[in-house]
Amino acid sequence: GAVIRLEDYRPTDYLIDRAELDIRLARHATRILAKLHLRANPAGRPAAPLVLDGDELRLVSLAIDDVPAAPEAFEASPERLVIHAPPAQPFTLTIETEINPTANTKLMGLYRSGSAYCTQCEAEGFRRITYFLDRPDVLSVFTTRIEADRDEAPVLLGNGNPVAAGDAGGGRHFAIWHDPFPKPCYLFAIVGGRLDKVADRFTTMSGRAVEVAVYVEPGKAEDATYALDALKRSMAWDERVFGREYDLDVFNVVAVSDFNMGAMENKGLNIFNDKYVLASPETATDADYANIEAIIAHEYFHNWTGNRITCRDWFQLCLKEGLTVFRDQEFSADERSRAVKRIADVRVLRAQQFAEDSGPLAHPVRPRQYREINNFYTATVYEKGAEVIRMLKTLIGDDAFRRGMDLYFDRYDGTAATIEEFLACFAEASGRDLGHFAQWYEQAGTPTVNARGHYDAEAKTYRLALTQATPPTPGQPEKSPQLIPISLGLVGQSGAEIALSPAATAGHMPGVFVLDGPSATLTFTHVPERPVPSLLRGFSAPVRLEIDLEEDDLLVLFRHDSDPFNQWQSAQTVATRAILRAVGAGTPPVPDRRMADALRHFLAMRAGSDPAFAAQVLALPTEADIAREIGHDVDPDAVHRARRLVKVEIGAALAAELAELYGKLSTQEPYAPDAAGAGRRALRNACLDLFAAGLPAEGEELAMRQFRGADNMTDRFAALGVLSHLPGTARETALGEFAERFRGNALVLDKWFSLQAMIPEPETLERVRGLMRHPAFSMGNPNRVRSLIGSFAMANLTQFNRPDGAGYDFLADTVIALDARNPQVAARLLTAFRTWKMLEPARRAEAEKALRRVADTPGLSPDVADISGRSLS
Ligand code: HT7
Ligand code: ZN
Repeated sequence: GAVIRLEDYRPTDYLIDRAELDIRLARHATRILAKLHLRANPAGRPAAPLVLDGDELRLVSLAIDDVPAAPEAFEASPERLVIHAPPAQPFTLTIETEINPTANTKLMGLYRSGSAYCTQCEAEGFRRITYFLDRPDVLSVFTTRIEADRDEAPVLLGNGNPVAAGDAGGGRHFAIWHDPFPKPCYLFAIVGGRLDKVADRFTTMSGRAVEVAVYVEPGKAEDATYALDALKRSMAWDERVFGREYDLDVFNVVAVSDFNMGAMENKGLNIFNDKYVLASPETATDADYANIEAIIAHEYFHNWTGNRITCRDWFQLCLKEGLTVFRDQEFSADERSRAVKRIADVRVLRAQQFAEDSGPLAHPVRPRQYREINNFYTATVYEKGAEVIRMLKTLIGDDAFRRGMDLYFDRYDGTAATIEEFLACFAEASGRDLGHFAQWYEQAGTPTVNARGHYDAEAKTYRLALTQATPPTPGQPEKSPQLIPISLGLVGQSGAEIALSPAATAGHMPGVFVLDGPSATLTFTHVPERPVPSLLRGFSAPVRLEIDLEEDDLLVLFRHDSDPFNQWQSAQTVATRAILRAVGAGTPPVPDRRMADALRHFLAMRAGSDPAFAAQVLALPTEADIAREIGHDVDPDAVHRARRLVKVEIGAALAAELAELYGKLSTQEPYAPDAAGAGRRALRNACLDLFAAGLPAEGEELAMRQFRGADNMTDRFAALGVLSHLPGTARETALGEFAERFRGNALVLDKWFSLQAMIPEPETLERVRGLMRHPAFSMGNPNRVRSLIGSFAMANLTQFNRPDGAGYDFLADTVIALDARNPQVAARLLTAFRTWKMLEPARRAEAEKALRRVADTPGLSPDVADISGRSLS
């Protein structure tokens, strides 16, 4: 594919004000009759030819102003429809195309999922339905007539409000939907099928009644009630927190089983991967419930941030995605525990975005060029994009942030906007110059902030010297200093917060220092004792922090910091250091009593009052965390061994306390997926995990008992996870029982695939190959592929990175095979190589060989060609 550049943006030569579609659904030959109302764009070139996008389309007929077009008036190919000399006055095009939804394995455009018809149009799927100006700055009012066999598809859904329905003769029926809000075609959707629903009514802040419903496969309506509840809570939250009211008479959510991503925010008709809708206590974990809540909220929030205000072009993707992730994170923080949510989000940011940002696929939050837009739905655009919004709020404060959002909604409603326009609202609302801040959108790479402190006991002053640097990334060899908000405090040895004097943070929000140059020195006066600095509280910026704190100082923060994020971070840092020492030594580290003592004390003080937080503290940094910390010449086996040693050591040292706490948390209460219950289960399962590391025989017995006795998936699956790390017959027995119990439940068997793919043993690759032949596995379903192959490649550090290169070869083979069927999912799988350059030389050579083999395969999709090409650069 050709390179598309931001600087080449220009408006279209034509606009499509209205689109009237008539879609006659049929399994192999669906006909689409599109009547487009066009006119010249005043901002475009006059009398230009009209070039409409297509993708694998077959043109059946074409009329201009209702007159069949003469053959010399146009040129049609599967990829394009060119009208050489369109009328000067507003005109209509009537285009008839035919497509085969059954043959559509890319799951973009109109396709079949199970027995239903559904669509996915973002980013460029609409052009697989009819010829169109398929770009986000062309906003049209859509009216859609859908026709289908009544038996096959009794439910027919479209965007907007239902306006008519009836019999179409010959066993067929129709429904007409009208969406009064102009929208880009990537937000278009229809669904047809035999579906059940759960429905309710939501009354908006101005008193309008909205029919809300979640549609699922027949027989599964019960499992959609949590999603429906999350939807109503999202609607209420957006009114309360952002003043945003819903704007149609209906809001429908449909769950489908074949879906390339998580979900899609089509106007009034969100389509979801069923993994993020269906839940029951027996089949979904607490984490599944939390994901459903977050993604339902995310797609709903897009109604304002994405749909009412959309993106001018795909370079502005973070305008809707970063902002909407920020909004869904805030929603979950309000509905659950803010501190625990922040820790969970930062874990994801570091695991996904920091990894991406330090390798060959690094790119800015707003990229300047792309070959394949599907490959830019990334952790950088989404997660770092959300961090940038969070920093903006930290910098200008809550009130100015809200005023800026109000201004943005007010000024840009009904338009396709840019990051510049968005930022201007906040500059205006806060009276601040956001010029330097805007660099977060342009400059890739994760800055490192280094901090050194010095206490002068005589003068009672504390000096903090800060520096920053950002490593080079592809296409950006030289970096400028970023504007970094550092939320900070000083903590006394006994835990008291020391008042900041002077308020070090002059001109900014209290307690927030803004580092905007390569270095700065802060001097605090009237500091009565040697303080421990608590920096980057709440993870106030997406940076790596290097700080020369002694273990004892870290433990002061762990015990006393008023910021729970930094409490957790200090414990993580202590654990990380212990593991790094073990990697270096290759032997168990000298047991450090202080860490075990601190954890023991912590559990005694906090386990009862804040179990969800305690569970986060007990979870050690992952192997990938440690590998990133090392940063170069990584030996994954050494990392695995070292982490294991430390885990065993802590588990053994705390075995008695863990067992006691496990017992205390075992009192039976009926399962409810709320945050409090989830927190207790998380802590109990964290205890089980650590205990089993310390005392494997006892742990296995306890895990087996929990596995068999559990009345909910959270506990059953956590126990199975513990067992999966203990080689032997108990593990195989439990895996067998699990598969038997959930036979026929694809989403639950995905968990079973995933767990086995993550076993850190040399036999796992063969196990994965075997599971690919399991009747429940299918290369045609993205969830199956991600669960089995994705988990192996992305979450099994030692086995994907086998020294013999067999893991890499396996992934390369799978990606090449999958590419012919579903390029988007194949390309996503291939990003498992995003950190290959930080491996030790032998593995690096093997990884490069496998990547080259992919890159050299003839006939690759643009998706996979782009990822393999950039990964090798
Ligand atoms: N906006 C949605 C993105 C999406 C998508 C993109 C490409 C191909 C398939 C897709 N399905 C969904 C999801 C979101 O961020 O809400
Ligand atoms: Zn989104």
